[in-house]
Amino acid sequence: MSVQERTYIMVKPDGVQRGIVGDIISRFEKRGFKLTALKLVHATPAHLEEHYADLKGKAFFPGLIKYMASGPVVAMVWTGLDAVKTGRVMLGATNPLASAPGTIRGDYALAVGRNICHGSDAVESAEKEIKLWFPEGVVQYTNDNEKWVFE
Ligand code: IDP
Ligand code: MG
Repeated sequence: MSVQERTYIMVKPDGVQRGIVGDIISRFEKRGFKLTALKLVHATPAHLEEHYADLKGKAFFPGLIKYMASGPVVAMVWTGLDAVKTGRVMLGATNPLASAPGTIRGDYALAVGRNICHGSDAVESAEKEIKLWFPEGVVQYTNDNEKWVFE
């Protein structure tokens, strides 16, 4: 566990269409995580098949790729203490019906196939996903609030 731990968080096409992007970003900001990369991208099926390679063979896989390729997603990297595990807690369970109120999926979703947000499940997969979605690299900067409040 490190304060430099990174996780890959992605607002899925339904989250973008339903206008939940701002709230999801806000939750990570307010929790204390540092925004390290962000872009809006309409991913290709091939790219999404790589992202979800572990699930290839599942009955829902074709539907999942179609859903994820149906519109733009917001790809983000967030950095901070225990980012991967805490990000998953903030997301809730895979099935929104099993997600506690107060979590992203528990507050905004009902169906497992439309669960509005992705979060890496392990540090290793986070690093793999960050490389896949941000081959150009992420942004390095220091958070130093006072400098931006006063001239
Ligand atoms: P996760 O997103 O919570 O890590 P995974 O098991 O990695 O869950 O599955 C990836 C995504 O595939 C889920 O977020 C969900 O969108 C979709 N998915 C998982 N299980 C089902 C299912 O049984 N039916 C339809 N879609 C599913
Ligand atoms: Mg997963």
